[in-house]
Amino acid sequence: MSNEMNLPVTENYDESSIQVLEGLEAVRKRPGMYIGSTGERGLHHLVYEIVDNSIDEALAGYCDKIEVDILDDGIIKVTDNGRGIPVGINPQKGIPTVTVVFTILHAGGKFGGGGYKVSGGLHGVGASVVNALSNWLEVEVKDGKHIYKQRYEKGNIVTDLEIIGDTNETGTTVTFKPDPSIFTDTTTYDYDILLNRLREQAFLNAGIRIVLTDKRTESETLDKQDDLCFEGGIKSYVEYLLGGMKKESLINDVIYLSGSKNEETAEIALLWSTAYDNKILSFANTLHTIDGGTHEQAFRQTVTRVVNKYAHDFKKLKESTDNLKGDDIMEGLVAVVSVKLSDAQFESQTKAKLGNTSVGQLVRDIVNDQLYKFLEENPNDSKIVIDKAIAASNAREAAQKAREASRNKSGIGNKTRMPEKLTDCISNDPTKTEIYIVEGDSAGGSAVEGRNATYQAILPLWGKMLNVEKAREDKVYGNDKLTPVITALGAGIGENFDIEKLRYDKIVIMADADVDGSHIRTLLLTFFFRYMPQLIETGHVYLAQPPLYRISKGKQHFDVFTDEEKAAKVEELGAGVDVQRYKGLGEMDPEQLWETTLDPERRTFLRVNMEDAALADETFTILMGEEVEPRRKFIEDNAIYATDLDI
Ligand code: TSJ
Repeated sequence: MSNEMNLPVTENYDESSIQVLEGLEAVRKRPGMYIGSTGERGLHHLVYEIVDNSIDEALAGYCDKIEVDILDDGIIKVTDNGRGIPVGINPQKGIPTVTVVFTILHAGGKFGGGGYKVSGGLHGVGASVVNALSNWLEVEVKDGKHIYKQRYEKGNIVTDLEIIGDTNETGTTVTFKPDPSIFTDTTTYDYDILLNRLREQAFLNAGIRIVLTDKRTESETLDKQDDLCFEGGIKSYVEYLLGGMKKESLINDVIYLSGSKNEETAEIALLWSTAYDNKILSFANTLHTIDGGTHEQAFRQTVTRVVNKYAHDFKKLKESTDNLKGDDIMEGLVAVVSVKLSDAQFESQTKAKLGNTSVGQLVRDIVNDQLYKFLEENPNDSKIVIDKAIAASNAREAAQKAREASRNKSGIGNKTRMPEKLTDCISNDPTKTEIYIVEGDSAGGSAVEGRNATYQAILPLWGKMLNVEKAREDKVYGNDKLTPVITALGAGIGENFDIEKLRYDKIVIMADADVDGSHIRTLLLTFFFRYMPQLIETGHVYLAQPPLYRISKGKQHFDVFTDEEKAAKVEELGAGVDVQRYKGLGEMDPEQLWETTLDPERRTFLRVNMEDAALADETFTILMGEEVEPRRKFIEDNAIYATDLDI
């Protein structure tokens, strides 16, 4: 078989081959034990097992590029520019090390049985498993002098390790075709599945460059390529996650914490965002621990502890106030926790939960010291974080109260009792009825007298208007001020919201055209957005537009809505006009209110459009802030997020 170009590098090694066969035969018999499954996940897992070896080479500092090509026929090719797997004879086995790597099953298979899954972060374990489960596999090693090649089929050696050429480069290429008789579900690789995992690896191993290319001729993603390299590591990962959530960061820069002790290392990147949920990803030896474990639990607990401690130490919470709850502090948190340790122990059921307690302590120490220090040194960020947690806490309590209120009032066989302040309409045809939520009792009184009693219901809110300076949204929620709204609408709230039960076709917010009125509108819209978004999505919410001026000349009256309209009208009518400014809804008599704001023939409504939910998010976050001035300004600028005019 040998000639000038096909030099056998070893003599025959039948004995080793037999041993090999026995080991790898076990893998073929029970593949699930070694790669977790023989479905799509297992198929993709083969690639990770190979790539992990190149990543190790990169982490050792000898390789800066890893290419992964998806080829036709379910074939994968992985190339790195590392040192090349050693080709010299392994003294124990008497065969080349590269052959050992591919043909001898290494102890402690990652998915081996037993109560714990043990992985040393020592890769190279997987190459023989991939080999065993491949129809064929070829390895090429360049050692700076020669190109070596060996081929296997179903784990068996079919060619000796041969020199097939010369080179001055170094590196390793592995090409394999998974065995369809093992992967019976599918042998088709999914570009995005590979991309996601490789991207994750590129984030977790800062600076390593991984290039994924789809070279399948029949593929929709032919020539698709992603070049993944993140100098920022897990800091970049957190920014990437934030982008995926379509949210903004509330703090200046990603917070980065790290440390090590006794061969264990932990790295943490985090920020707080405008999101209402959180995203915390944890990894052990670059494996995603979906079910968390000691490292993630330590992170959550200690972040909660540190934020509370800082808030108390620096008097950001009233002394009487209880600690903020973990859930509230976690609101908007985006974080990546990555630990590396030599004897990672995973709990068996899911194999995705880290069990080592020592690394939990390491995370605790790091977060305690470094996050506290960050909060001390960045008071602006700290304030935002604490305000956000307080807002979350208030919103959670308000939602809870509102839920209880709506539940209590809708017991079976119990006709819901309507709020005392509601003056309902006669019709109960929910396609024709309207409810006006009116600012203040006096406007409410006029509206009741001026309305069409058949179709128009009136609900006055906030008998005496709250001072915009002082009225925190949470106060409004917390004082059950919105309970009458929930009850009157009759459709419930939050998860229990049922638009079928809505008692009115139009929900009309009627408030003055001043700052307090804007405040009310924004409060109500924010409330609807958070607790009854379907109401807005389905276009049931309107803003009444009461006029600003009444311009009279003789027996003619004109109501105008803006200063520009007023000026135009005054000029049009010429001498002898009388301009009356409506000071507020409260000062209109019932007839004026009917003519200008209630009469379907004459009124002007804005229909609230919540397509742009992001805007509402933003509004809400700013509204939740402690600072009065920016909040007030924002309210004035953005009080109305309604777009289309509706008569
Ligand atoms: F394991 C494998 F076959 F799956 C595989 C290993 C697949 C691929 C694509 C690459 C590799 C690999 C292994 N890339 N680089 C290395 N490096 C070594 O194996 C190596 C080289 C030199 C030395 C040394 O001490 O000189 C040590 C090692 C582990």
